[in-house]
Amino acid sequence: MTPQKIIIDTDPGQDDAVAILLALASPELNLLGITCVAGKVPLARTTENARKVCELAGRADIKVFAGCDAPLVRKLVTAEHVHGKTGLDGADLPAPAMALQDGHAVDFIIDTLRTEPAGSVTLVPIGPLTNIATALQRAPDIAPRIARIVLMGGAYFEVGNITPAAEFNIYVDPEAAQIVFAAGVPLVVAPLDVTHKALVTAPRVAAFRALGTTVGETVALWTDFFERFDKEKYGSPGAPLHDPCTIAWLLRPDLFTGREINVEIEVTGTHTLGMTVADWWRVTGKPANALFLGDVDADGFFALLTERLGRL
Ligand SMILES: [Ca+2]
Repeated sequence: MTPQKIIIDTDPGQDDAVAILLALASPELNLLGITCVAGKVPLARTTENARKVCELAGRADIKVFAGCDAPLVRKLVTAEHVHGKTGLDGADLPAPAMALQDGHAVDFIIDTLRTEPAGSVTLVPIGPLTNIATALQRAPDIAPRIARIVLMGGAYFEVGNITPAAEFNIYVDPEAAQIVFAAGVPLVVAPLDVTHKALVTAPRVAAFRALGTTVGETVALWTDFFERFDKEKYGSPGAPLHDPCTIAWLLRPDLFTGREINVEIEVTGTHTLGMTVADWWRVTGKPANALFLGDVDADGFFALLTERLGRL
């Protein structure tokens, strides 16, 4: 089977890092490049972190691009309170030796979609949607060439994490999210409803550590780090591992369930800016624009993740 071509658009972030590692460990996927965006931490950090993660996986050959350093129209909101000053706090990784690619992430996305056969490239955005929206705005011809967009963002039953009504990735750049959700590209959305079920409990961290590898130990240290914050916040037995749910869906969609529904982005709400208004109960009659995931077999997800990390 030909590996599925993907571009990961990301703001690493410990859970982004785990998503990248999962992709690099999976022969079913061909990672054409990593495009970085400002989000959890500013762009200078996310571009450095993405390269650190590639080197951790022994893959200094992966192309890493810098993208947009601020949302389309708003001021950047970051999340150092969760992820630490560097975004990868918890484990000390060496400064990357590999260089960033020349050229802008948005140009790489556009050029790749125009060059590769139509319908052969999947975009996996796991940060604010600024790069993807900019690419779609600048080159509307790429939309029908995208196989699908599999993103982490939004929420329905879990509502919000950065505000009472909004999930972080969508909240940071709601105008970008609005463009992506209205683009007519097949969307798969991993919202908080599903990622809050992918909890890194103590036995699951122990399983990473028991791999006995640098990657296993590093992932354990990262999840130990942000777990302290999330356990306190949610009162749950572990922290959610948001972003790897996207890659896991590509590998094993059977681990997830969801609904084909209409999802729109709140861009004007007084209290609800960045809310994903998901028509879960199909009350609007509006056509579906997304497969909105709602549940995950968490044990199956962590078994897959741990087995794959063990290959690195
Ligand atoms: Ca992210």
